Amino acid sequence: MTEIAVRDALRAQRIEVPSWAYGNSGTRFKVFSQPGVPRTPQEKIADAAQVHAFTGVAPIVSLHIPWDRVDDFAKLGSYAAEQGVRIGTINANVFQDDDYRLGSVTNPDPRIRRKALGHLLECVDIMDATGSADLKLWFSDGTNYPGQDDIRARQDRLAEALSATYDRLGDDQRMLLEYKFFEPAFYMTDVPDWGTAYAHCVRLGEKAQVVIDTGHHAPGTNIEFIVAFLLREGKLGAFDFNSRFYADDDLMVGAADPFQLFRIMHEIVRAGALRPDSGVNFMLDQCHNIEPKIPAQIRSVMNVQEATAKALLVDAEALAAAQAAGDVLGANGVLMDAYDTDVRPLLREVRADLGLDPEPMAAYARSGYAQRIAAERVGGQQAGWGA
Ligand code: LRH
Ligand code: MN
Ligand code: MN
Repeated sequence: MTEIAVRDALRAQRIEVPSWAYGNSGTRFKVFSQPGVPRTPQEKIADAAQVHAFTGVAPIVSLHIPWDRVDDFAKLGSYAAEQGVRIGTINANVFQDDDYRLGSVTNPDPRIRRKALGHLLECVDIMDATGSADLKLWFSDGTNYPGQDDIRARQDRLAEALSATYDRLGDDQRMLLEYKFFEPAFYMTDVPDWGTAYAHCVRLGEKAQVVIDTGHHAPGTNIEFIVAFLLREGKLGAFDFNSRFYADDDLMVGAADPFQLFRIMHEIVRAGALRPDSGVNFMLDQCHNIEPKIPAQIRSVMNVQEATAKALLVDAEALAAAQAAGDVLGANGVLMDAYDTDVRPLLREVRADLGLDPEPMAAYARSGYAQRIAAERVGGQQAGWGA
């Protein structure tokens, strides 16, 4: 790729940020409060707009319903536009209601299944109001004990709810199905892996695609293989980026294993899937329990940009030649040369070209926004967990 093409690709890259990254969060042991956290969905959007203002590549905010419920979603969309961003993916939430103790759409009780489906359909109504194209579904459904419920019957119930929701989608709307190998269910999870999500999406049709949350795999899983496979099948809809050391840690993307992020982005670039019109949505799904939230989001966006820049620098011709020649060390060397490149100077130039400060972290710190929100906002909201 020419240097101009690399710069163009970096300028055109789009990263979607989650509204819940800006609220207070923690673990089941403790939710920590931070000064200045948002009290309303509007304030979350205002904070997200700061991330875009300093990085230039994050103009889209995901909402989570009911965490971000408002009376008038169209008006919230206009508010976002005033802040310089737009509302993106609508995330459904059927995991925080006592009724869902035995599952939501897979619950053995038809009344509870109807309630869960009602929420999914309501999320599509919200998408209509916000102009959102993507509905993201993650189900906490599963069982804790062998024999607790019928595994096959639960798959049937899941398929039924997905199909009813799929039928409600508009022509330009998609359903993105996210998997996770465990938690909160510990014995059996109804959508535990990409294969299960993929099989449901294939049956549903073109508007159903898989979400890869990078934190939702067993240790040692080769995530870039999943990326390559789903891209080849036209079934990769989106990422939920974050990083993990142990479980679903939701730490900053690129923090635990920047090399893995590079390998993922290499598959993306290899497939031409980086462009905003590729149909792959690059989202963050993170919580910042102990670090300040807006800078953590800025850092995360920068981490994705750095991995992307390195992936764009891979000498594709040299790699293909080494692969064709069976030159194992040569091929690996081509990849490592790109990974070992310091791309920070290049990204500073890309930001300068966009009319931005080349150092987003320092520029945000100097802006005084953190001090302003700490003074103005009293009684910030929890992100959603344990609420
Ligand atoms: C589940 C998950 C899913 C939820 C989000 C808050 O672990 O990754 O994407 O919507 O966390
Ligand atoms: Mn996720
Ligand atoms: Mn998760």
